[in-house]
Amino acid sequence: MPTETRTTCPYCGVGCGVIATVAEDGAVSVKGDLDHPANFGRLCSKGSALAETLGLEGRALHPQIGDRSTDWDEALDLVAARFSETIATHGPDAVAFYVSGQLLTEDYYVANKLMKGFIGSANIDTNSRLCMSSSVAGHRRAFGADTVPGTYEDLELADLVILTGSNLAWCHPVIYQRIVAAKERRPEMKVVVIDPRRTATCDIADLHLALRPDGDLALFNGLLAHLADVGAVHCEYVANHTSGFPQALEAARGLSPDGVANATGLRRPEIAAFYDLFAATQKVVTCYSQGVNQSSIGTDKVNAILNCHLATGRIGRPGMGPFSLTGQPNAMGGREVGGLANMLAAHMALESAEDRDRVQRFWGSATVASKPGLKAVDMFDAVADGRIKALWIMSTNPVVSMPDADRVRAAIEACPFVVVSDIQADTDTARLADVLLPATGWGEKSGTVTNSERRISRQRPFIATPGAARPDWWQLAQIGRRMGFDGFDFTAPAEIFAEHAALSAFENDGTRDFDIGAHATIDAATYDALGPFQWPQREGTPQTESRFFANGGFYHADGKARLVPVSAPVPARTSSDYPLILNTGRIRDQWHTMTRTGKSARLSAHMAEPFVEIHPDDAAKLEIRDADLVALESPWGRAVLRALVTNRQQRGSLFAPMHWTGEFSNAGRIDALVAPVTDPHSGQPASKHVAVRASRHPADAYGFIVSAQGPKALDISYWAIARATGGWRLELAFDTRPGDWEDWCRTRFDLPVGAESIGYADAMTGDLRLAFFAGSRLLLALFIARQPVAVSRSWAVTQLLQEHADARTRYSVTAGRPGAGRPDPGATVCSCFSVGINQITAAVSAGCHTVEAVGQKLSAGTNCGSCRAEIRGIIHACHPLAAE
Ligand SMILES: Nc1nc2c(c(=O)[nH]1)N[C@H]1C(S)=C(S)[C@@H](COP(=O)(O)OP(=O)(O)OC[C@H]3O[C@@H](n4cnc5c(=O)[nH]c(N)nc54)[C@H](O)[C@@H]3O)O[C@H]1N2
Ligand SMILES: Nc1nc2c(c(=O)[nH]1)N[C@H]1C(S)=C(S)[C@@H](COP(=O)(O)OP(=O)(O)OC[C@H]3O[C@@H](n4cnc5c(=O)[nH]c(N)nc54)[C@H](O)[C@@H]3O)O[C@H]1N2
Ligand code: SF4
Ligand SMILES: [Mo]
Repeated sequence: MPTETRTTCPYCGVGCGVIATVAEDGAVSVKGDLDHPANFGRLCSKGSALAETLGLEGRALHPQIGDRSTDWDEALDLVAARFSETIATHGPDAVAFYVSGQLLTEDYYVANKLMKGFIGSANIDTNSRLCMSSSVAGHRRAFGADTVPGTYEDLELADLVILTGSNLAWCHPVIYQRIVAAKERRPEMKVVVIDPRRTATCDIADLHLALRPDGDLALFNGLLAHLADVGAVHCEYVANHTSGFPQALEAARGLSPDGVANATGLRRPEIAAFYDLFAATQKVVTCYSQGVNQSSIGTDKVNAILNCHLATGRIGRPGMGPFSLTGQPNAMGGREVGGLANMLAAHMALESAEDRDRVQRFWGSATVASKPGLKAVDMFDAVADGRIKALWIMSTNPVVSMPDADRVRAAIEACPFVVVSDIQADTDTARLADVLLPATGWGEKSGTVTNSERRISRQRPFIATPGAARPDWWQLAQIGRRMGFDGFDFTAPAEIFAEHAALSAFENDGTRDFDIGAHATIDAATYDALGPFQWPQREGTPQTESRFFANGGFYHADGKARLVPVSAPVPARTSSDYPLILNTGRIRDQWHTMTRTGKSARLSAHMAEPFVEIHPDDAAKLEIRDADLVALESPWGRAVLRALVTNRQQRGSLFAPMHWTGEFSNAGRIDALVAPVTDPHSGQPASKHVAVRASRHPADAYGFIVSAQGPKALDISYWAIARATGGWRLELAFDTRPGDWEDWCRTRFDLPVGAESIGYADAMTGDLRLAFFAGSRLLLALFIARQPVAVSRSWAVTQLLQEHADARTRYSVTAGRPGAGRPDPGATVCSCFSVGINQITAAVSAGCHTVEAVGQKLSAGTNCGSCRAEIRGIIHACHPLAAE
C-alpha cells in the first residue's frame, strides 16, 4: 500500500503543507495538502517538483575528515576536541557557528543553547542576517519585540495590497496566488507594486511604481507627511498606543513633494495616485521583502513603513497591517530560538541582565553570553583576520551567498578548523571543510518550522536516512555532550520542542509575545500528530487572538509603539568608474545556491544559465547585444553572465540572479561582486545596490552542448551547466578555439573509445557541429559558432532521449533544428507540463487569447500556476488587445 505523510515544504516562508506519497516501489510523489491553512492544497513549481530533488546524487553520506571517510565517533571527537582546545587557549569568542533559517526549530534551539548558554559566546549568526535582520531590527525598534502582527488572511481581506521590494509571484508564489484569487473574487481590490524592475508580480498591479533603487524611505516618508496633511492620521490610536509621532512626522517633512519625486525618480502624479489610494483605503496591507531589507538603509525603510501603519492605526485588524514576508522556511523559527548573534532565546533580549539570568536558570548553565556576538559580515572578517579559529557552518553556503564572496572563501580556506554540515558533499563551501558532517535532508528529518504568519508546522520523515547521515540537532547535541556540558541528552526532536516551548512560557506572564507554553509537556505521540498552529498558544488559554496590536499592547516597557524618525538620504554609490547599479535576487524555479532545485531538469529548464538584465539603451551604449556575454566588475570581484536586453529593467541599473555557484558555472557567482556594505542597525548587507561596470565579454567561439554525462573540469573562459532530462546542457565560450574539437570533447567528457562521431565544419562562418553516438543513443552533441549559438536548446535536449537508429535522424541532430513534424517547443515557460514559449505563441495565434484558453489547450499554467503571469505576458506581446 502506498503511504501518505503530511509534511511542510522546505523552501520558502509561505510554509505550504505537502502530502508526500511513497508508492510500493519506493517512488515518491508530492501534492499540496488541502487542509493546510497556508496553502489549502496549492503548491508552486518548486514545491511540485520536490520529488525530483530527492536523488542521492552528490549527497554527503559519511562523515569526512579531509578527503577521508570516517565514522561518527572519530569525526565528533575531533570536532569537540578542537572546539574545546580553541576555547581553552583563546577564549570562547575564538569559535563561531554560522547557521541557517533552513534549520528546523529543534536544530536551531540546540545550536543556540550550545553557543550562547554553554560555550558562553554569542558568536552564532545565521544567513537570516542576509535576509530578515532589518525587519527584526525595525520590529524591535517599533514594537519592542520581533512580532509579525498579521496573517495571510489579511492579504485576502485587504482592499489595498502594497508589495514593496517583493517579487511575490516568483518568491512567495502561493501567497501571490491567494491574492490573485481574492482579486478575482473582489475586483475592487487594488494592488500596488513598488520595485525598480517590472517583475512578474506586476501582472496583477493596478499601479507599478518603478522607483529608483533605495527610494523607498523617501516614498514612505512622503506618505506619512501626506497622511498628516489630509487628516488620515488616527489620532486616538496615536495618542493611546504610540510615542514619537511628532518627531517622525518632522523627519518625514524634511523632504518636499519635489524632494520625494527626486529621491524616488517617480513622477509626481504617480506618487499622488499612490498616496491618495493609501489615504482613502482603511484596509491596507503593506508587504515587504528583500528590496526593503537588503539595503544599507533597510531598518530605516522598515520603520518608515511601520510609521505609516502606526499613524493610521492600521495594524492587527482584519485586512490591515505591515507584513514582513519571511524568505526561508524557518526564518521565523530561528528568530524564536534567538538564532541571531544579538538575540537571546524565546524572544528575550541579550542586552537585558534579567533575561540573561532567566535563561541561565532555565538552562542550568554556568555561562550565558553577556554581549552580542559578531554579525555575519563581521564574523567572516574575524575569520579572515584570525580572531575566529574554529568555525562550524551548518545548512548554508556562504562561499556563494555572502557579500564579498571571494574574500569569504579565502577566509574559510585560511581558518585553522572548519566544520561543515550539509546534505551535499560538493558545495562551494563543503569543499573547504576540514570535517564534513552529513546531514539528513527534507523527507528524512523530523521537526518544526514557523512560516511568515507565525504558523508552526511539522516536517515529517517519509523516506529512509541515506548512508550515515544524521540530523543537525543530533550532531549539535553530540558535540555538547562531548564537550562535557549537561543539558544535551536529547534523544528525539519532541524533547527539544517541549523544552523550547517551556522556555517560551518560563516567567513570561504575558510580558513576551512568543509563548507556546501549551506545548511545554508535549509527548512523542502528540508531537507526531501535531497539526499546524499559530503562536501565541499560552498554557491554559484557548487559542484566541491570531493578530497583534489592534488595541496597542506593544512590548516596550510603557506598552506603546515607537514611531521612529528616519531621514537617511538615498545612498549614492555609483562613480565614473562604476556607473551602473547592480540589483540581485531570485528567479522562479531555483532555490538559492541550487543544491536541490539544480537537480531537477524541469526546474532547470526555466532559466538554464546565469544572466544579467540590462535596459536596451544601456546595452546599446555598451555595444552589448541580446545573448552576448557580459563581464561585470566591481571593486570586489567579477562575473561573466549572459545578456538579457529588456525594458523591464530601468536605465542605469542591472539585475542578476543570486543562484549560480562554482558547481554550475565558472563565473556566475554574483556575490563575488557584492560589496560588504551593511545596514548600521541590523548588519544586513546591501545586496540590491552595488556599483559596477559592464562590458561585452569577447569570445573567439561560443558553444552549446547536450551530453548524457557531465564534464570533467573545464578550462575555458565561460561555462554554465544545467540538468536536462537524460543528461546535462552546457553553455560555453572560448578565448581560443581548441585545435581538435573531437579530441576536446572526448577528453573533457570522457567519451567511450568506441563512440562514433559525425559532424561538419563550415570554414566560412566558423560554424561547427559534432555529435557522438553509442549505438542509437546520443552521447553528446556540440554546436559551435562565432556568435552566440542560435540552436533551439529545448529541442536539442530532447535528443538525448530519442532513438537515433538511422543516419537521417543522426544528421538531424547536427543540423540542430527539428525535422518536419517535430516543432520546437521553445524555452520552457510552464515547468509542471514542460510547455515552451513557441507552443504558447502558436496557441495564441490559433485563437487562445486568455490564460485559461491556453491552459485548456496545452495544460500550461493549470497545475501550480507559477507561470500564469508569464503566459499572460506572452499573450499581451502577441495580442496586445485581446488579453484582459
Ligand atoms: N523562487 C525562489 N523563491 C524564493 C527563494 C528562492 O531562492 N527562489 N528564496 C526565499 C528567500 S530566503 C527569500 S529572502 C525571499 C525573497 O523574496 P523577494 O524579496 O521577493 O525576492 P528578491 O528577488 O530577492 O527581491 C525582491 C525584489 O526587490 C526588488 N528591489 C531591489 N531594490 C529595491 C529597492 O530599492 N526598493 C524596492 N522597493 N525594491 C527593490 C528587486 O528588483 C526584486 O524584484 O524569497 C524566498 N522565495
Ligand atoms: N547577492 C545576493 N546574495 C544573497 C541574497 C540576494 O538576494 N542577493 N539573498 C540572501 C538571502 S535572503 C538568503 S536567505 C541567503 C541564502 O543563501 P544560503 O543559505 O547560502 O543558500 P542555500 O542554497 O539555501 O544553502 C543551504 C545549504 O544547506 C544545505 N542543506 C539543505 N538541507 C539541509 C539540512 O537539512 N541540513 C544541513 N546541514 N544542510 C542542508 C544545502 O545543500 C545548501 O548547501 O542568500 C543571501 N545572499
Ligand atoms: S510557495 Fe512554493 S516554495 Fe513556498 S512553501 Fe509553498 S510550495 Fe514551497
Ligand atoms: Mo532569505
